Amino acid sequence: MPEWHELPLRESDPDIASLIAKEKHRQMFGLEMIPSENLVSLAVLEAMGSVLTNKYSEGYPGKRYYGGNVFIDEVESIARERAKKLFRVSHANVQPYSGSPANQAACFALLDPGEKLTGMSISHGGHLTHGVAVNFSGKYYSSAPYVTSQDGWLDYDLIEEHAKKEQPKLIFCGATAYSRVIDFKRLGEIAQAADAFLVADVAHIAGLIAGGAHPSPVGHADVVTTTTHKTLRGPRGAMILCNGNPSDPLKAAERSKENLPTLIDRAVFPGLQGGPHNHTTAGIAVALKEAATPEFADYAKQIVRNSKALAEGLLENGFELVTGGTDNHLMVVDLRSKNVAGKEAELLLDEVGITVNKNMIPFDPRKPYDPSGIRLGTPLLTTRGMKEGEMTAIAGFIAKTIEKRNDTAAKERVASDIKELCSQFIFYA
Ligand code: DSN
Repeated sequence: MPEWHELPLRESDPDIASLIAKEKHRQMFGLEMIPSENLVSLAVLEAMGSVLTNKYSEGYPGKRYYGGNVFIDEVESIARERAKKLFRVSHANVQPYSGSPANQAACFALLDPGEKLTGMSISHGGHLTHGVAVNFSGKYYSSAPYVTSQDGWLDYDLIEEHAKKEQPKLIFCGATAYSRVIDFKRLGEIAQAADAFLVADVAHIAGLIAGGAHPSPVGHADVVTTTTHKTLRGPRGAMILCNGNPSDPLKAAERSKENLPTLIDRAVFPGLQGGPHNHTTAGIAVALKEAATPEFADYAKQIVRNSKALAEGLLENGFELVTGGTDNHLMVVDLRSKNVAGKEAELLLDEVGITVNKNMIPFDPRKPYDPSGIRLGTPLLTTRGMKEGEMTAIAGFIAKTIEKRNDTAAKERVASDIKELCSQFIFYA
């Protein structure tokens, strides 16, 4: 008889085991099109489910507040080295628990409370932590967001003017719902002229950057933050990257561009966090190894090809896209021409097995909880092996679902076609 701690989950806790099984089935038999989601490899899952979760290790490799970290030090050092090599930086902190804490750490490192920051407005595609009023970034700092042009494109002249007028100490760039290439070089020049730190939050496009499908902000931004679970296809976690020479992370450093590594490390620990999640660090290390392969570079390029094929399919079906198309992994669909709102479209698509999220469009006349758009992305479906042909079919499914929203039989046919398509692309057996 096995001891209590040796029982498999299905015997030890059948309730949770059954929910995990149902979620796996949902992920395999539906089309997950939220652009910030992905599927990790079995190797990443194994690292995440390992005994590394048992260990406390406040501090950094070689400088811990707990004993017994000989192997944890090696795991974290490998993760840091792989991150540095992949993104071509001299310093990487792999401890932030996720993207929001990473951005919090960047602010904590680079600003005093009350100082000014600017970031892309959330209603134009920016992120909550780039200065939204209800978030720490808008409450503890003075926030002056920049917006896109009327047609949804970033207008760098406008951002330059905005930075001159507002004189922020920190400029965030990077987005959660922007479908075009970001000109990090221009943003670096804008930040330099404004004497501001430039923080590039590349969470959405980190995998594209690693795979050579989007330019890198390195060399233009002072600090780069990213989650590890979106296009990078790792576990839920984050990293902060920068250049410079780290000194003792446990000793204070003057706030300057030369001291960025130390400022960042001190902001993460002891500034904001306690013990790092070592099982996640191991998962990040594994994902970074995967992301350095030629297969991953092919994957990153296929994400973009799929995104363009999906966008074309939607345009052919009479949908309108913010900025008219996409250069990356996602697109924002302006649903006004189809007389349906984002919330209703999200629910309708959910019914047939397509998971998306409602999203604001720039200058949206509707409210954030019931906006005019939806956001669609291709990273996860690309991981499953789908290509341009499947994207064209999916654009048709989306069109039929929205257009025939009052026709139950038509929606049932779409749902059944989607299950059939998904059964050809099972990722976890
Ligand atoms: N929630 C993430 C997204 O969906 O883009 C951003 O943090």
